[in-house]
Amino acid sequence: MTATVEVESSGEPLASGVQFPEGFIWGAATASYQIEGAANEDGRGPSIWDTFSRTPGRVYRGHTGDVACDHYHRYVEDVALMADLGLGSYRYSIAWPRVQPDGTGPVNTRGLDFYDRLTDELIGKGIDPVVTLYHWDLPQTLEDRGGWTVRETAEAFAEYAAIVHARLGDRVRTWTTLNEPWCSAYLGYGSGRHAPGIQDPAAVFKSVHHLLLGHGLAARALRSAGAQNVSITLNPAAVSPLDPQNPADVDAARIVDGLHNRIFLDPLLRGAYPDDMREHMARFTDLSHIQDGDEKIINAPIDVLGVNFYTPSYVSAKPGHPASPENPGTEGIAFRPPVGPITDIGWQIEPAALTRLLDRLHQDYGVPMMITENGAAYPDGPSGDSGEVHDTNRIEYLDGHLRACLDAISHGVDLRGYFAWSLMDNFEWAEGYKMRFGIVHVDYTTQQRVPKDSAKWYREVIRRNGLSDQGRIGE
Ligand code: IFM
Repeated sequence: MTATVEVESSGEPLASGVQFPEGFIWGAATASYQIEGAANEDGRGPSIWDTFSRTPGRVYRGHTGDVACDHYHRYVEDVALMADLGLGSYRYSIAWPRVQPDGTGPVNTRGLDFYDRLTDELIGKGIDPVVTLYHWDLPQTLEDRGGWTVRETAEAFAEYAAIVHARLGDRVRTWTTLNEPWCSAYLGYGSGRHAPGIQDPAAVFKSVHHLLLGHGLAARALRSAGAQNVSITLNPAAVSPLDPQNPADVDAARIVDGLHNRIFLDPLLRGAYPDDMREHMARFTDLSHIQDGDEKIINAPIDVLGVNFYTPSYVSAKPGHPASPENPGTEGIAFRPPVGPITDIGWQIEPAALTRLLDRLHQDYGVPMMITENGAAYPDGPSGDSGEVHDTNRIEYLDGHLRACLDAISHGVDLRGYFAWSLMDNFEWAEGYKMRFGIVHVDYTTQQRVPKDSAKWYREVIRRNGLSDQGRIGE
């Protein structure tokens, strides 16, 4: 495959069809535990990820977020980098244990001060702050009381949301409650691959509900405090039956779609769990944790749905196949291993699956959307004397997925923005620092940041509000 990458500004007019709608939001995303470091500073309490990553065998080579990208101390430099890339928006998350070290009770002002400074720095550089309130770093004290499996955590989350809004609400317009509750519930309490590392199918479905309830309660609190844009970010699965002509494969896809997508989207956007998912959950819990009126709370209006997308899934019926631990109740269903090109983390690359997913979400739920994460892990690093990072494969990935977005827009999907994951290499959860998703390279020894070729390419995409045919990869 030949790759011609145009990263310098040429200023030539764009061919039609590669332009994004006027006002399209261009950003990059990160998350608190993945970049901040300063784990024990200024009164921050421990989170489930501190506990988990310090437990031997949980994270690749025992890596932790103790230092990460040291963003807590380097945010000025990092915001300058964002400005240099021409980002219009920056999506970052607030660490709950910095704000309320025990998850409830006393507020740690010094924690809020950090986000205050960061937000001011962004605004000073003309970058719109897009805040996520929960990107997985639950205060450990709350986990000790049952974490997301108990209702109290949902209630505490709403209180925390109001506290953060009271401090930043005069400057932050877009509020995302949760990031990828599927991961919090299914990886945190199902496979145990993520913090808190529990393996209990009943806990998965209790957590799904309390995460959703927490979203609904927080959305209500934010709205009544005057928040303009309220959203939630999911990682919906682009799931297809391996053989669309085979009814058993189609049914397998229905179940996986239910577990990944409809179990969240239906209560959020239609006000009720789907019947088949109620039955599915009832195999593991008695559903007494779902109280009358909860679905109405969860159905709080949102202004935009955040969609994180990386890879498709293909499933087939396979009698006797054991359930995957992260998807309780999927015995007899096989997930096809990735085929074709994959990224370093082993995820299949198929941009057309993103178009399919957006089309489907638009058709079934009719909600405005933003891509709040999309990106690829590659083991890249500075090359030769120049120290530049030539990540052509990442440019190819991003280019393909942006074209997939354009295809969806041309089908009538109301897609309002795109955030690259990630602004910089960071702590990739159970994979530690091994997986590099950044468009900016981070040397974890020196903390030096080097914009990769993909960052330069992205700057040009943002400047043009579109893709250049000359920049197309692989032709
Ligand atoms: O790094 C994560 C992010 O925190 C949540 N979405 C997926 C990314 C890549 O795995």
